[in-house]
Amino acid sequence: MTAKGWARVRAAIRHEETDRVPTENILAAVDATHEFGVYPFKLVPKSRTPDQGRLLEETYGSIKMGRLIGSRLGEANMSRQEEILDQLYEHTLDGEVEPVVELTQEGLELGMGPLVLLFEALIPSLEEVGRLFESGEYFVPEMLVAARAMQGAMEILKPLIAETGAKPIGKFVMGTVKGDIHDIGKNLCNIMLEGAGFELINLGVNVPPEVFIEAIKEHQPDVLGMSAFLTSTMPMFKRNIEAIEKAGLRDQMKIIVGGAPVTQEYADTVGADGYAPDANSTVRLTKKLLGIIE
Ligand code: B12
Repeated sequence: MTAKGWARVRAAIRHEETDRVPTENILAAVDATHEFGVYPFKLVPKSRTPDQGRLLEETYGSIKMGRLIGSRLGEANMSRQEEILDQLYEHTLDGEVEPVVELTQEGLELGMGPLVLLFEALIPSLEEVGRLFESGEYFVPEMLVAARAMQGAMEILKPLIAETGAKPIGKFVMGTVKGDIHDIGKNLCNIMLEGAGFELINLGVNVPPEVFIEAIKEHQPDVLGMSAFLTSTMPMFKRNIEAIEKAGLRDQMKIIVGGAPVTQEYADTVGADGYAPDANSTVRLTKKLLGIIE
């Protein structure tokens, strides 16, 4: 990996550059790529706990790991692989969907794993977009085109990540709350949940309480997930839960919440059964709540 690439991984691990890429995701991606022979040495950051290295395997136990993470790469492919990660990062940042799609396809053809492309280029790039927006260097149109570029790659990666022969282990209804149109984080959770064997009903974005209620009646899910990315839309969690209670449906399923500004503390105050900061832990939380894992 180039110096720039490693700097990004190190920064993400130390949460210097961003607080949005969870450490465990970075560690899992690095671990997995090491295991399959992509990097010539193992990265053991100080913050690592023995459990972190096992996270990915625990979460995706039922999925063919070789396909998910990528096969062993030959030395000749190494530099092109590094370039692909760098270029994917840059073109996503610039919102150029065509090269993002082409690079994603090329990466896969070279045997790079979909999760490597996701966690080492696409997500860090979107994190940088958020940082640039905060510092006033990017405006909404730039954010939008970057998100579209990432979604172009996600269309290709989604079926590969979700691929599993497992029977559904539970039903999950997911939606972004009313007033909020952020759906990348939610969709990532959906992909991981489907990959882990859940039947997923995606209600989309800007979902009002009555649509959540209709969906609960229609699909009888084991778990309902609500996503919010704005501090101004987070209060919809409470309103939705109250509406669900009023409709007499609260005891039928577990309710979990998430999204960039959401915390465990906030989830507790709105009466949710759980909160998870990222897609991996959403799968683990869901399995825990349903008694599938301890
Ligand atoms: C892309 C983006 C957009 C795109 C969204 C495109 C799309 N299709 O999603 C567009 C351009 C449309 C947009 C619009 C706006 N945005 Co915006 N956006 C972002 C940005 C850059 C990235 C968000 C993202 O997708 N991240 C990638 C994913 C992977 O993030 P993630 O948090 O890691 O996701 C994980 C967890 O959250 C969790 N999770 C997510 N959902 C759920 C659900 C459950 C149940 C669980 C358990 C877990 C879970 O799992 C996910 C996967 O690991 C963020 C900045 C940031 N760093 O978050 C701003 C950001 C969220 N946006 C922001 C703002 C202000 C806006 C606008 C109001 C701007 C404007 N002035 O118009 C509008 C609001 C539009 C609306 N009504 O919703 C602010 C919010 C500030 C705040 N505190 O409220 C942010 C934080 C930028 C900033 N730093 O100021 N945005």
